[in-house]
Amino acid sequence: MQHLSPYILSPNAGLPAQPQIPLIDLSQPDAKHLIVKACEEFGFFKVVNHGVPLEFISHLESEAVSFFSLPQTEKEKAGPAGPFGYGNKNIGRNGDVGWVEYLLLKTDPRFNFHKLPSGFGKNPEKFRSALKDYISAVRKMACEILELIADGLKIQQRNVLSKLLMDEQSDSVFRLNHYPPRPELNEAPVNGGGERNLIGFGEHTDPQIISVLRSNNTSGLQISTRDGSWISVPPDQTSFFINVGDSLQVMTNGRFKSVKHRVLANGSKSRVSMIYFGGPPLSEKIVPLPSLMKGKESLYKEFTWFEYKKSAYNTRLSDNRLAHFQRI
Ligand code: GA4
Repeated sequence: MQHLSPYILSPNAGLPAQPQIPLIDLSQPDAKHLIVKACEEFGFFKVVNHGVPLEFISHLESEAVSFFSLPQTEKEKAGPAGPFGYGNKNIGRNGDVGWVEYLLLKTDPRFNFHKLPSGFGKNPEKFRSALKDYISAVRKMACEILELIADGLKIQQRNVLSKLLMDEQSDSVFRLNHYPPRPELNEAPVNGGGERNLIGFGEHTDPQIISVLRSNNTSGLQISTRDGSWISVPPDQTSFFINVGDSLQVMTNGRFKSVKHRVLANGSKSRVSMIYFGGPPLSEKIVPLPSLMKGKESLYKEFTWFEYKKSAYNTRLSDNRLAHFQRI
């Protein structure tokens, strides 16, 4: 038998246990209650048995990898991101930068990728069809989750949230991110100093209703818990991760909180992520759902999604964008 010295501590000894990220199996009957609990406690959860065909995921990932492998001058033909198109390091328009390159697209095929320009590589039609398949399957799953939320909150109208994503005018967006490796992060720090935690994408909350993230098997994503500490989210390329956005926080009058998250650059591996941001039509009023209020006062001033977005685009990534709309 092997004896362990009492002086050798396991790596986590003495540290408080890291909270576990909620795991939701969409095929289980208790999913709706677990989702509501996760949205209240974390504003974040992982989803398995999601029904999105794995080949849609792998097709889009390989198209994304080919795009990001193009020569810089080719990629730049699809840019600059203003906000849509190819962007490199610059995020938004107020000076945020990260160790990331990306493509930001509208999800509505009428406006966007029905015809991708030459910057999208040799076969833009293949890229377009991979985007279309992936986005419609992921939107379907996002709607299922929003209907489970409505059920779990005992709201009669099951589609009160999902109809906003299904609306022809829904202002949803899609993002492909590539975080190139930073080998210098693996090197021993000089004189104990040096930056070992390079920011890939700085901390922020998502302005929309719900975001659905999938990444390859490279780590980097972290979420902030209610006590303000950061926890790393182990990557899982066959699952999805769901974020509560600012709009859902308002629609639940603060019962759900949008989750602060960020991505750290990796020392040795490329990280590729794809995120669907489910948003309402521009003219939609973002107000608490009446059935959750029962005579209570709204914590927020009334605003439309157009007004919120306009104000969001004048902020820095880490700003508290809802603060401006809070009733004191
Ligand atoms: C964060 C969530 C989405 O990625 C995004 C981002 C947007 C952008 O990259 O253009 C924003 C950011 C995001 C919130 C504040 C503003 C707008 C960059 C920025 C500094 C596409 C979105 O909708 O809001």
